[in-house]
Amino acid sequence: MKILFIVFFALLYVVGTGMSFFPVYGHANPVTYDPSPNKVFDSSQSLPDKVTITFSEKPEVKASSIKVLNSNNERIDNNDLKITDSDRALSVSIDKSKITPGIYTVNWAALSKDDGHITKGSYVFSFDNKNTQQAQNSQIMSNANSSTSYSKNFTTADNIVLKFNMIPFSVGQNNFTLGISHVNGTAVENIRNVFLEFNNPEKNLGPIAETMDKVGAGNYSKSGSFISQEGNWQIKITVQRIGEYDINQKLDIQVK
Ligand SMILES: [Cu+2]
Repeated sequence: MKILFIVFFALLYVVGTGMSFFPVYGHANPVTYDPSPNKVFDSSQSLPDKVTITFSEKPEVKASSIKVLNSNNERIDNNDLKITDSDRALSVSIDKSKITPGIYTVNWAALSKDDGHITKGSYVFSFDNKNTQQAQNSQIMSNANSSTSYSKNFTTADNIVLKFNMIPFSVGQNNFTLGISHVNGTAVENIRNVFLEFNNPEKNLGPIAETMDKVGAGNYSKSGSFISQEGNWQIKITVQRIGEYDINQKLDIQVK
């Protein structure tokens, strides 16, 4: 009987992970990124001369790409994709003369030599001409001075209420918060993970996938420059619950 229970829960786990948000098995998935996602280079740091992504499977260089885009959607890389180090890493060099303070999106796509599947995604990093402390202070000031924010509530399956908030609702650094409660107001407790996914289909950016941090019962938060350019963005919220189906909610925003 005990064995049956173990088998049952093992099956449940397999089914559960099959529905999970991140593709875990197979394909050429990124293992390491350099520079790392969400890194902020300040004036004391030397600028990177290339972007390198190492994958879980060997990528086919002719059918793969890495593009480094500024906030005007212009490439700042030298379009010289090559296989580096191990045969699992792709790299492009950056034209340093094109680097100005701002947010940069890395768009990557990889065709796996091992199984022929294509994977794609995006991540951001940024340059600040101030040092980190000044940058943080000015960010706090601009957030405090900003009167704009974005809020939206959703009542989803199982009568779970999602309260989404984004401040200051502009291109660049934003703070995203999500409250997850039952309709009677009590916090939802059986949460494994909360993910945000950012896509800008018009500019072919994304998915930029992020895991939110738990800051309290049913309260999650994440800060970052995921809105890397102006335009129409789609944000997908995924709430992974223990023993119940994922909650998925999409919202469309226009950021100027
Ligand atoms: Cu695959």
